[in-house]
Amino acid sequence: MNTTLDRAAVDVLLANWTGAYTVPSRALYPHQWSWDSAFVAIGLRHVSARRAQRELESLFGAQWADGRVPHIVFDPAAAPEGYFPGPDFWRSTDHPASPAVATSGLVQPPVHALAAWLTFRADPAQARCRGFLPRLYPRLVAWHRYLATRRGVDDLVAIVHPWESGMDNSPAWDDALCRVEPTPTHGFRRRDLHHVQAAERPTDTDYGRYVRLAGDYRDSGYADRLADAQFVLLDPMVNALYAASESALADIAAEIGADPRPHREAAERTGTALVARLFADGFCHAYDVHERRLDRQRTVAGLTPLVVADLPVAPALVKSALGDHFRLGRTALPPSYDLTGPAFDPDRYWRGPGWFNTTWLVWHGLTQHGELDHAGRLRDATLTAARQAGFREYLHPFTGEGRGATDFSWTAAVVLDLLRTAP
Ligand code: 2M8
Repeated sequence: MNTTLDRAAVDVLLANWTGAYTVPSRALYPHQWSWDSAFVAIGLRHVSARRAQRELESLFGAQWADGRVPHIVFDPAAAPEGYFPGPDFWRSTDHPASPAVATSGLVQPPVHALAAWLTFRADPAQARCRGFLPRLYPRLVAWHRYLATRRGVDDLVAIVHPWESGMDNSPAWDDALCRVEPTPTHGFRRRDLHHVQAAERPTDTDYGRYVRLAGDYRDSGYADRLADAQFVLLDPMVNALYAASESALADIAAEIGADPRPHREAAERTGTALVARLFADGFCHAYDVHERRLDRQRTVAGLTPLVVADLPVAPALVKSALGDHFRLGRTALPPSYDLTGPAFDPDRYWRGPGWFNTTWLVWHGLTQHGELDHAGRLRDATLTAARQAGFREYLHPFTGEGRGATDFSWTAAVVLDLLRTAP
């Protein structure tokens, strides 16, 4: 049975491969997305270590001179009307730091160094032969330096748009978004609703706010003046991945003969700050920098700090995962938002459905902290969910019915990783 699932996952990754990278979905997302490519590499490394390396290399080929890794790299050959907001909206090539290819100006969670290290480990001899890590390491370092310097707030990394969290429509952003005047709907044309039902996507008002924030950031020259930005949040998942990726950078540095110590120190500093600033009542929450307060809602982002090695609050997070808010092991996939929360919606995007990439992060974190029984059960449930629903973008957390896009790349990739690496 696993052979069939394995084959089907490989087929999705092959079908979505463009020759240099993998699109998240042929219909809904026909370009390269930053953190999607990192998850794709984690799965693809089992099929072709070389192709997984290319996936990351092509993304970092579009890195800006200031170190930022854009959240979308546009395919110049794709139809301009295929995705909104496209190159005309971002106007990246007007910016002196941008690469020749058109990109967005926002970023996404920094899972890349972790993905690079896992990709290397899939075939060290071949990676060494291609000089994979020596070539990528300086780019990864520049990427983290951008986050630490341009987005740094007291040893943590801030996001300036919900799209930067990867969990775009999370209820954790609702309060901050309320202060943003939406761009009227006649000012832009959504493309996502051509592919997915409206009940499974953000509302027009939410989209209007995303467009306003992104447009303001563009008009500032992508300047990262945090004091002037409307939306400045500290997200537990972004910071957990930053810390985990600094640990991976330490391993990479040691492998290529560079000094791992600065990376170990950075990982420790971020982990400490994450607990000090974002942990409260057994959970990690988002923090609004302008309002100087935690958003006490619970999202799956608050469980992902389990990916940080030796996290002192790991037992509390495991307890929260097993409790009523997330019912780990008792839903098809861990929900993206608190099952008992006021905004819970089992169908809509990041407001309740289970997602495979965040599930992989929870699984990886449980494994890291020696919670092997819980990790094993989560793995089995995830594979069952994929077998039943196919490689959907997200699932109803109770029924396991598929939602969003079909033949979704990171779903196939993390399923493949669970099949090939877990006992
Ligand atoms: C979703 O985000 C894009 C905007 O970046 C969209 O809805 O158009 C999110 O799920 C994001 O995390 C993901 O990277 C992207 C592509 O899969 O889709």
